[in-house]
Amino acid sequence: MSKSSVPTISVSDFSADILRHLKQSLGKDARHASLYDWRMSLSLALRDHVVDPWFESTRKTYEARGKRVYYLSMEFLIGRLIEDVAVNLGFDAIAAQAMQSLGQDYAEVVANEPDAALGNGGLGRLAACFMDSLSTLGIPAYGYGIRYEHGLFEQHFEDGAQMETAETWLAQRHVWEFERPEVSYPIHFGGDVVEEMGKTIWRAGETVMASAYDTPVVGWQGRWANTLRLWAATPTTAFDLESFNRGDYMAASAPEALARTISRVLYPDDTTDIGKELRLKQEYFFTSASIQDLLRRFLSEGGDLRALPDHVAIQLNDTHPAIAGPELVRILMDDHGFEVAQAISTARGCLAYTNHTLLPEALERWPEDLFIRVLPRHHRIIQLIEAAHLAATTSDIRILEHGEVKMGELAFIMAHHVNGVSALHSDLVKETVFSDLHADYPGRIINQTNGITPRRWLYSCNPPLRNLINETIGTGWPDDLQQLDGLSDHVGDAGFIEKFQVAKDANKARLCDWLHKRDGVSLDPHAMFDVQIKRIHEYKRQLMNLLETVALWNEIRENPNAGWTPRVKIFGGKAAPGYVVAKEIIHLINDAATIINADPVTRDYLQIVYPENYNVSMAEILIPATDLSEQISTAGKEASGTGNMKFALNGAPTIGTLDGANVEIRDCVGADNFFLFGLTAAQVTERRSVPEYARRAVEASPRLARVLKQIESGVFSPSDKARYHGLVQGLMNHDYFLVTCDFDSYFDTQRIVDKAFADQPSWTRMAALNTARVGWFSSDRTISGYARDIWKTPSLIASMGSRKDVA
Ligand code: F55
Repeated sequence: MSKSSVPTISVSDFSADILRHLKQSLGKDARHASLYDWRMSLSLALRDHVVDPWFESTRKTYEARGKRVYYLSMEFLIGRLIEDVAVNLGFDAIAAQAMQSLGQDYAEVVANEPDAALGNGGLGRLAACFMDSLSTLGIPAYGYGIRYEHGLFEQHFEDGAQMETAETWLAQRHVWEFERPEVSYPIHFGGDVVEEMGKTIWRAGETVMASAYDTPVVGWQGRWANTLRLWAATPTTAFDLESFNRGDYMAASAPEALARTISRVLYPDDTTDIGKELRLKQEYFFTSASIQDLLRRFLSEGGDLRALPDHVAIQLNDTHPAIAGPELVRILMDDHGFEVAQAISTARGCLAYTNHTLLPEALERWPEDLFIRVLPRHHRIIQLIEAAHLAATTSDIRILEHGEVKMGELAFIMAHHVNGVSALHSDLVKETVFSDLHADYPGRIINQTNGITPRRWLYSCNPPLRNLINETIGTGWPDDLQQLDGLSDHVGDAGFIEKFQVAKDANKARLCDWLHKRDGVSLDPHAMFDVQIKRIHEYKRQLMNLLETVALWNEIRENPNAGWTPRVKIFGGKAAPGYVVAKEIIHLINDAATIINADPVTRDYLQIVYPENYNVSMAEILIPATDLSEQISTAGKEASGTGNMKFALNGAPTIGTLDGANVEIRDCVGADNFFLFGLTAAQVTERRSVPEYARRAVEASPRLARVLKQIESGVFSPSDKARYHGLVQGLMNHDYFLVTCDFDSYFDTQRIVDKAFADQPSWTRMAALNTARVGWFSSDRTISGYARDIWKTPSLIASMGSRKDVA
């Protein structure tokens, strides 16, 4: 293990640092400081210790003259940073003691930080975990994204229905970032393309500036720190003086208005195609700024652009930054005189693309006329790219088709590697969405199964389990997670199992306190905490979970003394504001909770809770307290899932389908420690061709038929009995995601879970085996795979070569 480059510090010195910031940076004295002041002072005191490793990493990177990774993502769902930084610097205990010595409650100060929600869900959180691992592994890297003024909307419920309000994380100063006013680039839109003296010239219609804000991302033990560079849009000229002097005050502020809109808000849609002009502008805005920035860095080091692929690895997080291909080609041709073929091959040598979905409605396509209006020069370049592709292959796959620009095809054709995010998903990418392009470019599609950072998702969010693991196998696991295997030797030890149970109970108690404080809700801490937290989507089948809950309620009512295993069904997640069915599902869960939680007959056995505004910080409390992880998507639809990994790591067995990374999790933990149910991906495809498969499934299941009838007849919506007609009819008549077909299998498996949970020592052994056997799902392993197979980037931390988990 290489040693930390961070100096250790005493509690009293660190307290003095905090007080100095309180006085000098906040202008407050300790007697009048608010929670906010303490939080800011603590953050600044921690930040001081990030700067040296950050400079040192930058210096080493320049010296090595090697390759850098550029991770382009519309989303970085980073959450709170205080704990993250403290833990990575090894300052967590010191920070807590320092705050205590200053008379402050560390946990309260930490919780005062707004949750930076610059992402929708898995894709954005993956980018944040990757940044953590890139730094932990010492791979020189920049994350590039947008500094949204408003992150993902905040959710609350009114009579059970989802309402959205604007998120305002930047209303307070964001202490972790450094503004870089000297780093800014013009970004052009619209206008036209003309030929002048044999040269193609793009005469842009409007221009905004992209300005950089840098956040250092420090890795485990402060050995390395990379940069997350987020772009904010600013006007080129703060004010159009000419219009102003003419008296046209609205026109005078037009450049300002456009600029401010571009980085104003994160689009809250996580699947359906958005198709909005502003979204296309956002995509081009941050992609162009990032490409200009990395080229400036390369050229300033004296690089020859023909060698760009030896120095630059650009990873596209989904198709959102797919315009990077045409943008790079444009700059190479128009500004540096490259020939088309050379420009395309140079760009392709730099680019790789990660696919995160097979859902057809989620594959980005832009109306061609809109695209031409916003990016006329890029449209022409895409024609050139398409022509080169058609000439080089026997393919009839086009990028421009039926009046649309297909971003998946563009990203694929412009990338040297395309990867899926789990073994099953990567196979399906080859067999379905990109089967033709896979035939044109064999070997281009590879797999990199997702992972999660164990620093946030075990070490920091689960102190009781962290301490038990340290005590049992030592402290080397946070950056070498396969060491958790060592726990397997202890699962036969009743004393260890007892301690594992004590840790789980402590986490459950923490959740109970938190929920009681926040929402006034009381939970039975001895009940099974059965948790499904993720975006609400039909394919994720929260509706099936709810139908099973209602069926269970019916059964308990009929036979209250049958020795039921008490359960709390916990739901969390947001619906895209325009996704009507997802919002109906939320409403139904809340309506069912109102009726079921009030039933005196079942009260001791069944409770439904749905805390508002699920986010990263809530996940950090819920996951360690979970007994059962719900991963119940229609097989073939969830590309990977990453929540599934977080639960298993924190000792929650899964009830799940053979979908995404569930398949690999089950392989690791063993079939006996995973509750499998449902159709396989192949059976799903087959079943869809059976006429009226949903109606048949309902007819074959009296239990399901009864539940659907209750919902449809208004048992849960007495004030509006017709409220769920549409939802139920949709299930009977379409049920594209096969809720009806998997229902019985799911219900029966839940009853097996009931029995298994009743034997607590045996359940806890299963939970411990989950923790012991999922070390492979560290994002360090994932990033090592990208570095080895795609980027060809070594670690610049000297001692890293000997580590087991590094490829
Ligand atoms: C966000 C915006 C748009 Cl326009 C489209 C999709 C998204 C988004 O958030 N997608 C997303 O989260 N996809 C998920 O990616 C995870 C990481 O790879 C996977 O684990 C998960 O299966 C997938 O649904």
